[in-house]
Amino acid sequence: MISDTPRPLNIAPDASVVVVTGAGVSAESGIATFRDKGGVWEQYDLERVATPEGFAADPDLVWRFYSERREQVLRCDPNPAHRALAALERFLQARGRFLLVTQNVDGLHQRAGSREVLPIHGSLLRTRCSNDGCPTRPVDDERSYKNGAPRCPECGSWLRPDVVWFGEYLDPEMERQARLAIADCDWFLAVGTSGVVHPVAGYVEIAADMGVPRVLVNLEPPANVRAFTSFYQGKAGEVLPVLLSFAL
Ligand code: BJW
Repeated sequence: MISDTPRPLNIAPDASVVVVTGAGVSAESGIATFRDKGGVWEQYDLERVATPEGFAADPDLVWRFYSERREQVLRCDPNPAHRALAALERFLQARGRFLLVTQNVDGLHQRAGSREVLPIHGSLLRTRCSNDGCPTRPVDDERSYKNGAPRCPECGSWLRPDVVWFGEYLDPEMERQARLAIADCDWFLAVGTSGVVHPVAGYVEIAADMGVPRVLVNLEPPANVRAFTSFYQGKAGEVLPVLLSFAL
């Protein structure tokens, strides 16, 4: 698919817009993506650090991995792509509708001022008990656990990062809200995602069934590029401020 030339999108102030973001939107903030050259999965075996089985086998290793990423996120700031999406939300605030579904666990959209955010793969800066029956609720947590995995003060089970690993179900309420919003939107935008991780990779198909414009901004053509009606190849921090200049 050939890349389009970035021009302001014709989004009306009473439109309903759903945006899906992935790791590429935070790349210009200095946070490594997963599957690009030099990405996270080149340095770590995903089976060992991002599955429940990997955590059961070696919780210390998993906490070292997440502690390093916590420290990295705390050193980084939102970039022009995060800020352009926050501006789009403000543009629609009075008469339109907006939902940002992010696969990112870094909290940068919220720090840039986005309000209607579904962090559908969880949050890097939250910790919860690995025992689903334990009454301890997830807590905001910026600490590092490089010297050993922490235990739950209530039940003694391992504490874990509050993120969604491979083979785990996403929060059903967030999934429901995302799918409902997409089935009722006028515009669907995807930014910085390789389109391989389900269920989010399939969300564009819901928008396709509704026949609405489906805009993609990505450095490389991703796996599901053909499901989109426009593709802007480039850096999110450079392309989004042009596409959304009417809101800035
Ligand atoms: C730029 C840029 C710049 C770079 N500007 N762009 C259906 C079919 C096949 C498999 C499945 C299926 N349904 C479910 C599955 C299993 C599995 C899955 O999808 N597997 C596939 C990989 C094969 N899914 C799951 O297990 C999910 N659970 C689930 O579905 O439960 C039910 C179920 C289970 C089992 C079987 C069937 C049903 C859970 C998925 C959880 C993913 N978790 C992670 C880790 C989260 C915590 C953490 O951060 O550590 O989420 S994995 C990782 O991938 C992370 C990301 O959110 C996610 C997506 O990655 P993303 O964001 O797309 O990043 P990249 O690096 O892949 O791509 C970045 C892109 O940006 C690139 O394209 C660049 O070009 C671009 N880019 N710089 C713009 N400046």
